[in-house]
Amino acid sequence: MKNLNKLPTFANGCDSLLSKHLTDTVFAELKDKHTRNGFDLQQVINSGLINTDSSIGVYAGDKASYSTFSALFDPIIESYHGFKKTEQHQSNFNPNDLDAPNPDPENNYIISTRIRVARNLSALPLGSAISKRQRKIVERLIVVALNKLQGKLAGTYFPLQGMIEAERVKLVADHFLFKAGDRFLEAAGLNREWPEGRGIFHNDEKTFLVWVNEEDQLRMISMQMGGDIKAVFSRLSTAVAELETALRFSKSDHLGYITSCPSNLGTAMRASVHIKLPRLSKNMPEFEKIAKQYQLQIRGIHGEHSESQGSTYDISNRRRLGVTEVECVQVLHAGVLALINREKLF
Ligand code: ADP
Ligand code: CIR
Repeated sequence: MKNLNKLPTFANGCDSLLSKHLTDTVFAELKDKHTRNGFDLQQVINSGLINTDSSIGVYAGDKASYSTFSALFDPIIESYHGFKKTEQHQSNFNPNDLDAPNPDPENNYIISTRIRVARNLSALPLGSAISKRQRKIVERLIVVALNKLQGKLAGTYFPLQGMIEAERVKLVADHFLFKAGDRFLEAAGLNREWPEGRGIFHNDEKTFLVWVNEEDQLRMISMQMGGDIKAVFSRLSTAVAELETALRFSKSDHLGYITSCPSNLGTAMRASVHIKLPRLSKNMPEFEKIAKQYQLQIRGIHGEHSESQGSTYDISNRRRLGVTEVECVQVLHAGVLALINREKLF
């Protein structure tokens, strides 16, 4: 890709962290840099330039992107996670430390709970800078590791290539599989040679799933109906520990697990519930105020950048870096309790 020769301008109303932090000085410092994989500033910012409604707008092509382009990534990371460049990330994925009794034991509000973590292999570039051949290697390594899982985690890998279209559409509609053609990923170079090398693994019950070579090389997902957050967390903790014995994941002491998007660094964890809040959602300012107080993000039920349907929302932890896995989920639990208690008062 060609290097940029002047500071890009952003359309009126563009509110991305990229538009805020790509100053003259930062641009001058970074415009001629690239990593050993040839990843340059144009590639880092292309998604945010094309998609002016981005909330963040940047992607890394490899672990080195975070140091080579730190003048841009560091302030974005601090804005998103409240995490300073002098801090070290801490991990705690121990379910025994999680205090999360089901906030909705009578199933009145929570439809389902899902927790995912992203991972990438340390030996290879991230998806934006990976070659077709390397992507196939990643897929092969991951499938070998997945095929070793036993008991309730054991399952089958389904490559996207050759999948019957009606089955693919149903998996997406049922919230199990990633969408195709995401414009943010497209502009980041993450959809190259689609659908080659991409696929989904799941156990029979579809309570443990792994997305392969989407935004990150692995998205490990634990999900089930209802609000038993601790059961979902425990399953994921076990599965991740097992896969970590077979695969070497990219991480750093400072940034935790390395991911394509800086919003996912650290734990790379998004813990969410699909929750029905018919009364509170008619009062959006109050709904948003509670979400903000607990640092939760509100999404529509078909994932990021989707609209809500029938007063059901996807509520998840916003921060993933500088907090442990247990803390990510503890925050979700506290926020969901607060939302349910407020809904009951109407
Ligand atoms: P990610 O969680 O990996 O950041 P998305 O926001 O795009 O990605 O969501 C991916 C899929 O997971 C979507 O189909 C979304 O509806 C589904 N999903 C997210 N949270 C839940 C949940 N709590 N229950 C069921 N499906 C969920
Ligand atoms: C954006 O900037 O809006 C997209 N590139 C997606 C960013 C990831 N979003 C998030 O909140 N985790």
